[in-house]
Amino acid sequence: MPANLQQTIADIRSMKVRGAASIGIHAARALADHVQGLDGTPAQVLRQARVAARRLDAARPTAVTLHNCLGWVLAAVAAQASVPKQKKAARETARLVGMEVKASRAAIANHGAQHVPDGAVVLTHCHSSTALAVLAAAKRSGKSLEVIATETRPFRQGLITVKALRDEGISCALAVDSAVEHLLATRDIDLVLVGADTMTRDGVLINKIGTAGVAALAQLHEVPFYAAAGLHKFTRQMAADIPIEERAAGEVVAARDLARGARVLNPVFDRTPPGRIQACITEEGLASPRRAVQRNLARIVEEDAWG
Ligand code: RI2
Repeated sequence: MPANLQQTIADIRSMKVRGAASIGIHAARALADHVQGLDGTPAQVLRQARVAARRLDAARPTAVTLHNCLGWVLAAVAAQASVPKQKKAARETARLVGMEVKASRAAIANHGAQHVPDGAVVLTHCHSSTALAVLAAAKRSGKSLEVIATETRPFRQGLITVKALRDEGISCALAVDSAVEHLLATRDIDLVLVGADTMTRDGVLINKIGTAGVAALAQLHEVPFYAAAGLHKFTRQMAADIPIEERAAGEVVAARDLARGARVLNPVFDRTPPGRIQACITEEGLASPRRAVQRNLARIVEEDAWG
């Protein structure tokens, strides 16, 4: 496998590159770079591009942004009748994918910020560049807010969130994941805001492990739960058909600290049903999960780009 393709896969697998949007942008760029070095007929170039795309796609199986961004590059390659045009189309599409994902985040930030009340206390889980963009936009519009970020075991993305919030000048506190119910019960939390790894055809949000529990607790305490999810997070697949990534036991506990013979379970995403979601924040504004799915699926690339 060419070095830069292998490196991108390793960076995504190891979480050096993480966060659904960032993974999609990096992978699209790596695929486009790979296409630049391919030779043969247009059909052969397309075939080799598909092989590379499948390898990249397998690096993290749950976040569909990866699949969609790669699919957009493949579709552009498939549409060209000459190899030079395929190479140019791959380059331009990867660049456009990057711009669109960033534009999507900005649009979501604008809409979402309007729904964060002045003086709000917001609970967030994991680290989502999109959820953070909403909070930063609310702050920049002059609202005061306070954010409680969960630690998000085992990878502790909550630490990244807290640092990013501090850099935005947003008052924040870190809490362990198991404090969520207590905090919802005892603090005036106005809303829960998370990102999305995948939004499925049946309106299910697939996001960082713990999200479904946070949403259930938010519903119990009548706190609205929002998911910030752009077009590239949507898939025609049903939730049950999306594999939930299981990562290494070492991310949870060092082998020396675990009783010998004990197993570790480390599923890193879970499925939040639409009934627990007040709204998805999309590029077009707020919508129920099912409505957001209806709107976005029409624009998602057809699977035949993958061959
Ligand atoms: P943005 C992250 O997954 C989190 O689950 C987060 O909610 C999601 O990606 C979306 O992030 P991980 O890569 O696309 O940390 O909003 O496993 O940045």
